[in-house]
Amino acid sequence: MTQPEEPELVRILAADGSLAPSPAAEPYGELVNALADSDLEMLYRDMVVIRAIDRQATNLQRQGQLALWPPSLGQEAAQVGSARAARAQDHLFPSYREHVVTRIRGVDPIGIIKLMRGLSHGGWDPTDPANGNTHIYTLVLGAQTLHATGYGMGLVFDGRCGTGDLERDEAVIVYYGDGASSQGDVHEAMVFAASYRTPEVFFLQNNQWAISVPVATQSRTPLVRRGEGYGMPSIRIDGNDV
Ligand SMILES: Cc1ncc(C[n+]2csc(CCOP(=O)(O)OP(=O)(O)O)c2C)c(N)n1
Ligand SMILES: [Mg+2]
Repeated sequence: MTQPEEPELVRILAADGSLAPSPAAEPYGELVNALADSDLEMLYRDMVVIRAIDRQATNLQRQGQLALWPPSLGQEAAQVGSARAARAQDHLFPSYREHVVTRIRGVDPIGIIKLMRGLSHGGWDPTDPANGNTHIYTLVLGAQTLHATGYGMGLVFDGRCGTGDLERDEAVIVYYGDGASSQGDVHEAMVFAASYRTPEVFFLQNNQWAISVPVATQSRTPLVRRGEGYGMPSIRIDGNDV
């Protein structure tokens, strides 16, 4: 059986950091050029600060102080780019690895540490404005995609999206992994999202592995093609490129 082709990758920077937009990145050139030096510094600072927190927490886990710590190491760029693109009124539904996202939205990393140490059931209060509409981590793979789609359907029913007023319209981002993309929950969430046209980004972070199972075992088709199957515009981006 021949494998379906991978769609073209959206990438602005080459591996050595030089500016080398891929053909698929062309529609985004204007947005990238509009970023000020101070914006670029902020994006870089986000990545560096969280890597320091992540390294410390990983050490705590190895010392037996935390039951679990899923590192964000190596996934900073994708997380920073998406979290900084979200507006204040948007709601974000993380999986369990989005330490960069939560930090950018205002969640105190101590809340995550408490969760991973077993001292808290949630870690933070998503209704507290200080936490930037960041919902709590979900360890049950893919369940957060249903929560996000449900929230998005609520936005549709309440007329809180799609008016064209960017300052008022609300949207949802949900984060999940390549392994989670095989969960039934994710597919149910996509069916309802497409049917109800929820204002929602399914943000699949493909780090190539679901614990010990490689992505090639999970799917006969590139994962980005699954979104297209539900009628959703889908793009494949270089996750190492903010
Ligand atoms: C419903 C469910 N099944 C199994 C697990 C056990 N489990 C925890 S992480 C994981 C792999 C997830 O891989 P992926 O979605 O790619 O996320 P990553 O950890 O790579 O970010 C599995 C199978 C779980 N947490 N929930
Ligand atoms: Mg994975």
